[in-house]
Amino acid sequence: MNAWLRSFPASVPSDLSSPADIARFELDHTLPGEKVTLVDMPSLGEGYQIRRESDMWTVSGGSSGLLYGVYTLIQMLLSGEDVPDLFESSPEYSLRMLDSWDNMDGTVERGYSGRSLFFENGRFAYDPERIKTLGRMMASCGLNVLCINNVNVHEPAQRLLEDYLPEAAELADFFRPFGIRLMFSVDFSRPLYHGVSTADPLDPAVRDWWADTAKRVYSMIPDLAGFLVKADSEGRPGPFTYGRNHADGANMLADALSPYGGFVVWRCFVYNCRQDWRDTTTDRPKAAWEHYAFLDGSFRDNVILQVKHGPFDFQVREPVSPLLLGMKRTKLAMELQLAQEYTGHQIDIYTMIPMWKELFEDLPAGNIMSVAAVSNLGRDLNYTGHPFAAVNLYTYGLLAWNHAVDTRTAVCRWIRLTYDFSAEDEQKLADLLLSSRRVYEQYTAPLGIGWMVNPHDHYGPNPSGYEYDLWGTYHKADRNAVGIDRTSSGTGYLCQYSDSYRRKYEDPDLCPDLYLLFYHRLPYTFRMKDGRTLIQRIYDDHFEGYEKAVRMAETIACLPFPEEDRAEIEQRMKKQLYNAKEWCDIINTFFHRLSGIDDEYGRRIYP
Ligand code: GCW
Repeated sequence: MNAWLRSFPASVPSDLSSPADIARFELDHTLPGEKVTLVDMPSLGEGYQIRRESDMWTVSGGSSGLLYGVYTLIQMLLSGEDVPDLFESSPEYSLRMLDSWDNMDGTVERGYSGRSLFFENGRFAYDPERIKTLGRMMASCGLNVLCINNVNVHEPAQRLLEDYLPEAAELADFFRPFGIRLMFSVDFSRPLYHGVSTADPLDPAVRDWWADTAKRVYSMIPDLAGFLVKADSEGRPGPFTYGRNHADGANMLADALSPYGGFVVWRCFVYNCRQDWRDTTTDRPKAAWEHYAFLDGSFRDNVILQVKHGPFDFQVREPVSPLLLGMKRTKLAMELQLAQEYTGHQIDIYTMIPMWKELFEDLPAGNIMSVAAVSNLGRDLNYTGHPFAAVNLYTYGLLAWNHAVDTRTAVCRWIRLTYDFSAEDEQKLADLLLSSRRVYEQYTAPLGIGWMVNPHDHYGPNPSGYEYDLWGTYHKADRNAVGIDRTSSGTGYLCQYSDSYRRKYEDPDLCPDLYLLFYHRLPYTFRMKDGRTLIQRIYDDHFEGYEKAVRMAETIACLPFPEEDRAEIEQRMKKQLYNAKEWCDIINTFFHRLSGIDDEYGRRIYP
């Protein structure tokens, strides 16, 4: 099974060594009747031009541009879309990254599609055919960088750049013909294991150690995209230990990589994960801004700060991170998460592109230079566990190429490439996928509050699971009210945004409902814009979310999925229904007991 590449030949021959070779092969096998000329035009770089003259196609591009152009042409023709006579495209973001959180023992942190595609038992272990398919999948949607190991760098991945470098270089060889460069997550404290007495980024011995390491790594993998770093975050080592800031840390690594054109991708997921819940002065969403905003403009040119899309951690609904709006003099990457950690574990259907489009709407053009997404892949036969989770990888690629991609067109193209459906069935599935995020949002935590999940595992409801814990993710629901006031009269989080942005959310009467409890603490009797009380809205959303999930299951039962997908889809749908019911019951019961206010329609809150 090759995900959405079902109409493509099962495998790509191993002797094809360049993107242009792959492009020719894919064309000959998927569009044998079409006359297509490939023209090498290095000036187009990763971009391409597709031109049609009577029955002749010409695709021009730089080396990988040819491949992207060919994949686009094939997919548009296979899915019956109109291709204009002249179609030109080039990527909006130069690094379009997929970040795997794979460990070398074969597990995948927050992985819901089986074990690692790259590692097992502390070493590299992979099926070359599946690696090539992954290369095809990535290139076919425009992705160009793959980080293969978890940002939490455990033993033995800590030795990836040391003992395992030859194997890493062999893996890079598989991806190169697909225009994909590898990246590695590195452990900031590594010099300490090699006779250097410190990992202080300003210490010359530390700088030398990293410079030597970079030299060695680039002699084996000359096109490595760079290093990905999680530092001073959730227990990982970093510059704070030495009284240095994150510009000191990132710039030191950047200097080591710059002779080779490599990037340091430095994550900004830094917050106090040992907070006392009684401390009301610390508000976790403020953390990233506090750690980085003052450093704007002090990073080297080859440093990219990788910022999670929201200020918390990949919740169903979060505002766009203020760092992504405010750091104008720093290269930024927005980090998304395809792995459905808080969004249903690839059991519940959750199509992300509508959510991403909302984020991009709030992001002024040119603010970010790069996009990254935590991978949702694993060793399951279909790569993504739930067959529908593939739509997230596919549409992520299209969006990382150009965020203006039309949501419905992208989803329908994925459906057409994946399934052989009638137009009517295609629309049914597209509607279902495009509404799935809202459905999930309705039956889980209410109105932007997030976090009411089972701790650690992050699947299933647990309203107080994180409430008195160390992680700083509180809702402080009591008998009268729920939510945290993050306005200027509260924790001040909202002050991290511009005045015009702030004005949209500051007043609870004007704040869009979906963000209401993210920004405000409100009594259950608060009147929403539509006249309902807050508590009634919570009940209604939960009942409605569950009912919509029931309807999704009915739709799925009527669609003609191929046998191998049907079993997976139906079995997961059953679990989703159970989950939706449980969320609905537990959240409504929680708020009913606290507030003592009955549902206006007399529905049974807990059967
Ligand atoms: O949300 C947390 C996840 C961790 C993850 C971390 C991060 C890789 O629960 O599993 O660690 O985010 O993004 O670094």
